[in-house]
Amino acid sequence: MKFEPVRKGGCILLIDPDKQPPAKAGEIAATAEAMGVKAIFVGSSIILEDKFNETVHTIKKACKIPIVLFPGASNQVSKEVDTVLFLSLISGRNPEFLIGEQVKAAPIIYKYGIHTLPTAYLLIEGGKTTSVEFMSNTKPLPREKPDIIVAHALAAEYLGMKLIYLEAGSGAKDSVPDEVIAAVRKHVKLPLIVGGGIRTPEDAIAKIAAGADYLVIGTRAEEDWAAFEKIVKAVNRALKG
Ligand code: 1GP
Repeated sequence: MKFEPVRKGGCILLIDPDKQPPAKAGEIAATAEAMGVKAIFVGSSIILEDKFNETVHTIKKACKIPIVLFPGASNQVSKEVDTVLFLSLISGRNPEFLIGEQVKAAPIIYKYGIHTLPTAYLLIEGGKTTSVEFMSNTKPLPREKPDIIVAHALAAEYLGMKLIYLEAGSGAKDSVPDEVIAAVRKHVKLPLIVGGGIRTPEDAIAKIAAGADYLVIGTRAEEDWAAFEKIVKAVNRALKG
């Protein structure tokens, strides 16, 4: 099923294909779907093993929610995903991640006819150097400067992007500040995804209250599945209420 973001969507599970065998990824995805996760993102800033396609295939067979490619680079295109986040790392000034990787990926996406979602990807300081910062060779936006972050989000909207992703980086020490989310929400109408370093139901609910439509969670689910489940249930309760 295509991923078509809505306002106040809920939680998304990020699965890194390197972190478990493909069969286990399928089980995880099915359990996540049953607990109320809205989509599965698959991807990583760096892939060391050769099981990306098999992982996507297994997840696809295991659940019905959208399977979305969240690529770290153009070599991560898998034909079985429902949607690819066609990311441009607009917080950075590295042409390779603004347009270079996209040009390499585009003919493959065309060949497979994969649904694309033009996504503005904004990396925001998360209290430590994350893989995405290192691998993309870009500087994150300063977390204490909502005006700069809002200017990037507005530019993305005016460029015709369909989705804004505010990213603190996987395993970030500090998640995206609620004030930044609220400032972007105030200025931009696009659906807003927030991820990186979300570890507690309280933090998750505060982000939804600030204006996030989706929360992407990876590390917490890897560390402690029960804690992840609490976050998902709390967010779904908050969205219903
Ligand atoms: C990373 O936003 C995602 O791209 C998820 O981050 O692994 O910290 O949950 P975590």
